[in-house]
Amino acid sequence: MSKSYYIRIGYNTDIASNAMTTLHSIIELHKGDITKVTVDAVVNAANTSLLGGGGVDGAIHRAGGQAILDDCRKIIAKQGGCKVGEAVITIAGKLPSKFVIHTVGPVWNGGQNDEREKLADCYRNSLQLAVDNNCKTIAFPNISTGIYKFPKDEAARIAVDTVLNFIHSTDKIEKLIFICFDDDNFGYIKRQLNFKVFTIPSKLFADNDLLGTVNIGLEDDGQGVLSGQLKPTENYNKYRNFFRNTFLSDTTDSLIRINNFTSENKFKVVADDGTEFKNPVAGLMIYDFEEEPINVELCGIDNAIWKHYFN
Ligand code: AR6
Repeated sequence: MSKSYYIRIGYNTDIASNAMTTLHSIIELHKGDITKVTVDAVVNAANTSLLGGGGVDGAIHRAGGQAILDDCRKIIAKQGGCKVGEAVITIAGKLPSKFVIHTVGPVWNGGQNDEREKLADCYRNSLQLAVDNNCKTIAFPNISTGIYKFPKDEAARIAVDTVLNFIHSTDKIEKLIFICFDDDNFGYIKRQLNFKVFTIPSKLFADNDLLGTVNIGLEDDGQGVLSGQLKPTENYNKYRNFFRNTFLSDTTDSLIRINNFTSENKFKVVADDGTEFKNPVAGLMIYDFEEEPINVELCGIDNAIWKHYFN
């Protein structure tokens, strides 16, 4: 006999979901050339000399013209360049934007030289400089992921984490655009953004018994993830074994993960408005730390995109 589990989606009820909606309207992701973007400030992945170079730096100086370099030279005269992780601001010359914020990313050197912290500093200091200069809209390239060889997936995580933290702490940034030049960076940033932006708090039910609270997020490929904690109830113990027996074990990160709902262990997903997942594509993940409680991650989708994917 097939079991039926219910996952009720509790959107709209939590402040966190409003915060997420707001974030979603601030951050954009585009593929293309940052020199074509019209914002208050575009960020340049420069080097410590501030004299220009290849990659996005070369493109910005070429498109913006001599005026940017002249302004850079004034800064060089004053402070002798720019340190790794720091940022300086110049006019934008012929670019459609008003300012260029030049920041110097770390050269990836195996990750043992504070590269991650320095990369986060680049995003934070650039945003602070933008706010200090009354820039409300800003565009970032994928700093350090070109000539400086920072691993792109990790750079994306650091970029998204850092800008989300910053945006949470201020209301001064109205638009933040990630401009990705290549498909890899676009994919990595999108993945990070989807997970963060669509994460909403929800509740997990089984046999009409509340099993725990969970966060539902959507990943790039339409697969959702859900994280949270199960309550150690009678049902919890019952389902703990069910979870363990059902989900595929991923030994590399001690994560138990299921990618498909099987016919014997069908999950029924019902939104508060009665919308039902007829055919869930994603699955359930459980972080099993041996000790209770188990952390659960489960497929889900937020209401706005729910209907788009599953109607
Ligand atoms: N618009 C947006 N992104 C771009 C553009 C563009 N026009 N051109 C390249 N990218 P990189 P880094 C992307 O090498 O790794 C310079 O010589 C590119 O695909 O520009 O921080 C400086 O002077 C990559 O994902 O910067 C420094 O010496 C990202 O921009 C050094 O390179 C960053 O690649 C800095 O290296």
